[in-house]
Amino acid sequence: MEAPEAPTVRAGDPPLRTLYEQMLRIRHFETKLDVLYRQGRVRGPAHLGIGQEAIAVGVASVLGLGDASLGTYRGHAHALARGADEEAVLRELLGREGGICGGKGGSMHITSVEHGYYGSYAIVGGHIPTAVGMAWASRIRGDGAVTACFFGDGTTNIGAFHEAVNLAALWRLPAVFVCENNQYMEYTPIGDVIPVARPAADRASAYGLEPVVVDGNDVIAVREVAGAAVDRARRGDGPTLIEATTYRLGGHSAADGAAYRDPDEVSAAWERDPIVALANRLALDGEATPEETDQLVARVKADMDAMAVRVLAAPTPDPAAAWTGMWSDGSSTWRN
Ligand SMILES: Cc1ncc(C[n+]2csc(CCOP(=O)(O)OP(=O)(O)O)c2C)c(N)n1
Ligand SMILES: [Mg+2]
Repeated sequence: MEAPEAPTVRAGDPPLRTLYEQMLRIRHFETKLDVLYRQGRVRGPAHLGIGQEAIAVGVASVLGLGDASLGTYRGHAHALARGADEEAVLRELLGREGGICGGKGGSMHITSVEHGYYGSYAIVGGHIPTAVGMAWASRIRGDGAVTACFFGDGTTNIGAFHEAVNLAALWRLPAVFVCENNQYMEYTPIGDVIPVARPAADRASAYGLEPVVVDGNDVIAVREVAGAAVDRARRGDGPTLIEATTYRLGGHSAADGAAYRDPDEVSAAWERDPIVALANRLALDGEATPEETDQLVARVKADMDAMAVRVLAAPTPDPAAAWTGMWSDGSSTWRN
């Protein structure tokens, strides 16, 4: 089999402004989605990653075009950070023609293979063995690609997590595991269900891996740690298990008001908003004044409002489209 072209690693550091704008667009995409959800315009559940944007953007910033990433039902940010088209994602979420998965996925299954985003998965931990399989395939093909896999803190209690990390470590596969420790597993504080303080890092040594913890609200720190992990994987030195600490600023899903949380805890977490922190850093570095970031925020919000109006005015898909694209060759004929 002919080896596919090696991934193009994005050379050099992207300007911080670029990372800021990406995070901002993801934040306001999801904030708008939250409003649309409350208006009853979204069919099915929607899990938002408000507060966790620095992880998706920081990791995506070190992946090349040929690299793969996989995420969970909380995956809008992960698709968008890889370059998936915002409007196609919103069309998917609102059940309009032109949805990124042709209306067959919805929020929990956003996928954009074209951008190396191999899907969002609703079965907790179910995608980690898939990611390891992809990393193994890269090893066999010799294509030099790295596979990044995102999952939550609660997922580290799932058997599939342990089996997959074990195999990846044993075979030194080119994988980067990213645990987004947002402190909650659905409605349960993570400390109530895990006997160690750091769900991923404190388990790394069981697989001969170093414990790696990073401030998941700091996009520069995430980028640095993820960059080292991707380099290591590409060199053939095996996987890294990163625990990125953060906070889920909203409920488990858009339908969850999260009244079970201490309001002081939530307001303290908003004080650590990764987007505000980055705006402050841009001002300190002289890269953007507060007035400039305010203008950018206003422009991004206006873009999201306009996009929502366009998408809501779009037609729903032709029902006949339900019978297309079920198989990779485009057909839908039953086969076994
Ligand atoms: C195998 C499986 N068990 C249970 C569930 C129900 N469930 C959905 S999300 C979730 C919590 C996962 O928490 P975490 O891994 O911390 O991810 P987060 O939602 O915080 O991003 C659970 C238990 C599921 N979808 N799949
Ligand atoms: Mg969690």
